[in-house]
Amino acid sequence: MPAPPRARVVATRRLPAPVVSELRASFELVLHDRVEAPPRDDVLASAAGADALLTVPTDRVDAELLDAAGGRLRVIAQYGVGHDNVDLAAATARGVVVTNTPDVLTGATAELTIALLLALARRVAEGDRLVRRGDPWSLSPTFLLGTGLAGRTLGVVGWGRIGREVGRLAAAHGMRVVHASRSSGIPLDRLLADADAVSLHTPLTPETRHLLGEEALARMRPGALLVNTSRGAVVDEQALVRALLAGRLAGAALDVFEDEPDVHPELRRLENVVLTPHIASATHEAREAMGMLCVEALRDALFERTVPRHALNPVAWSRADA
Ligand code: 8YV
Repeated sequence: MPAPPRARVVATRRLPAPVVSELRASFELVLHDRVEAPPRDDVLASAAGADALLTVPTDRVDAELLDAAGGRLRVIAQYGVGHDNVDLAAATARGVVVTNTPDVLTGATAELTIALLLALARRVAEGDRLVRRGDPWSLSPTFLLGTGLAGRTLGVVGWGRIGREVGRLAAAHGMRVVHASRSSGIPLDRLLADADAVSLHTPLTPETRHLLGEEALARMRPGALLVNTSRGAVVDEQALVRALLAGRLAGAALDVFEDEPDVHPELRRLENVVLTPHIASATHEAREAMGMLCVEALRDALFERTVPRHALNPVAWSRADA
C-alpha cells in the first residue's frame, strides 16, 4: 500500500541535525526546536492530526496526549531506552505502536557511569570546584585523598545490557563485580551489604520505585558509594539525603533525579555528591544513532507498514489493522 503523502511527525525537542535531515526527507516534520520541555498545551495542540510522535523520557505520554493526537496516530518513537513516561496500555488500546532505542546507547551510558564512579571515588568534581574557587592548595601527601577502584566490590543492580556493560568496564578497572536482578545474581540485601559501590541499572517500574529507600540505604556498607544513571525515582531522594548527612554513605553520583530538572537543594550543597544533568547517553554518536533508530521506526510503521524492530507493544499493530 502506498504511504500516505508526507505523513506528519511531531517531535517534542531539538534533535541532532542529521536526524532532522532524515526526518524532513521522509515526513512533514513539526519540530519543537528547543532544549527545554515545551509547555504541555503546545505539545497537545501540535499533536492534533499527527501520524507519529517523537518523544523523550521527560514527556508525559498518556491518554490525554494520545487523544489530543487523534485517530491518525499510528506510532510513537521514544528517543530513549527507558519508557516509564509512556502509558503503554493506553497506546495499545488505541492501536498506537510505541518504540524505543536500545543497544546504541549502552556504551555511552556505561561510560558515564564509570566516569561518575571515578569522579566520586577520586573526588574529581570536588577538586575542580576547589581550583575554580581559587582556594589555596598545595601538593601534600594527605591532600584530597580518594579511594581507588581496584580490589573494591561493585554491586550492579539490574543486569540488562547497560548493567552488564558497566560490570565489564568495572572489571577492567580491577573491581570485583556482583549483581542483583530479578532473574540472576545474588539477593539485593546481600549485594547492599557487600558492595563498596552500588550502581543502579533497573528500569523504573512500580516494583523498582524507591527500591533504594530508607531500609535499603541502611543496609549498604557504611562508607559505601552510590551511583545512579537509571531513573531518579529508583532512589528515595529524601532518604538518600538523610543517609549522606548522617555520614552513613561516603558519597553519591547522580545523573537522574526524582523531579527533573529540579534537584534536591541538599544534594546541590554536599561536597561528596557529584551531579550531572541526565547526560548518560549524551554523546554525538549515541544520540545520532538513537535518532536514526527513531527514523527507522517511523519509516517502518508509516511507509513499510510493518511492525518496527523495537516495538514495545507489537500487539497494538494488529489491533490498529483490525
Ligand atoms: C534519554 C534516557 O533518552 O534512554 C533513556 O532512557 O534516559 C536518555 O538516554 C536522552 O536524554 C534523550 O532523550
